[in-house]
Amino acid sequence: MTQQTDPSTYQSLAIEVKDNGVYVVTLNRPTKRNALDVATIEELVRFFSHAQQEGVKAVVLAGAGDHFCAGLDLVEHWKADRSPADFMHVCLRWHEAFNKMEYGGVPIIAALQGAVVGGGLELASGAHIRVMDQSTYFALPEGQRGIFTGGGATIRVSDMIGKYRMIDMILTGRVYQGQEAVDLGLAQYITEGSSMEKAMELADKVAQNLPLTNFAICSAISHMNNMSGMDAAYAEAVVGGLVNTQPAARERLEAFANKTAARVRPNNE
Ligand code: 1HE
Repeated sequence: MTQQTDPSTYQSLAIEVKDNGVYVVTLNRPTKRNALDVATIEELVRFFSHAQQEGVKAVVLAGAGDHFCAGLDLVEHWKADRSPADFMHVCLRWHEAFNKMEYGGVPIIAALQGAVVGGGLELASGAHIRVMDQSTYFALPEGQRGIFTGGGATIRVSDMIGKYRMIDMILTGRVYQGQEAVDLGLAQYITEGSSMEKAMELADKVAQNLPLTNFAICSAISHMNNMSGMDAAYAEAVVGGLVNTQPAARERLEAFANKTAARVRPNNE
């Protein structure tokens, strides 16, 4: 049976499988600055709904061309002249895609360049690690376009930078770039060279963790953040019980006990 993550079954996304189990998933409409149309969102839903169970170890999420993603396909939206209910359903598919990313259990590292705007920032927010370069800039142009967010910015962008900074971004169209964007939490890394190179390096590293450990990190933490402190502590104990006793971990624990495992050292040693 064809796997749902088989690259040959995708059109809007270009998918490349690396030897280390890392999948490079690239938005592939560079002439439209990778604007998110219905077809692209459906492919994101399909890929990320199956990635964990089909053994994808980590994903580098990228955009072809000079810009990561220009957000909602405004031309498709304008031409479709949607009813409120129709657009609500569009938004629900966006949420399905980005929730599958954030909660799906596969580490996702976004390699960002150029515009990461509107829905493009919402997409990037569904990743667990964001790497930017010197060309990357973030904005929420919805206010200027006469529209509103619909793909989770009210949740994830305000979580990253705080509610009032997010409100300022959408009200005024403010652009963040460079080190300031990292300091605010829009990305965790900024590179002098290409963000892709750094993202691949990070993906290779996280792909070496045990899959069940990565599942917990890239699913349980987000769920726990939605719970009360009491419930999150309970859930953490349950997940810890499962993950910290997995048979595959014994070898790594034994290596530590035998003093053959690497020790944690400061960066300069
Ligand atoms: C598009 C889109 C798009 C480009 N939908 N077609 N997002 C925005 O408000 C951002 C809109 N885009 C831009 O501001 C600029 O295009 C960029 C800064 C991203 C790139 O600029 P540039 O000069 O390289 O490209 P361009 O000449 O503006 O666009 C090149 C082509 O891409 C052109 O198509 P063409 O057929 O005329 O060649 C553009 O129409 C097309 N294109 N961006 C459709 N977004 C669930 S709610 C989410 C709400 C939002 O995401 S609002 C934010 C929308």
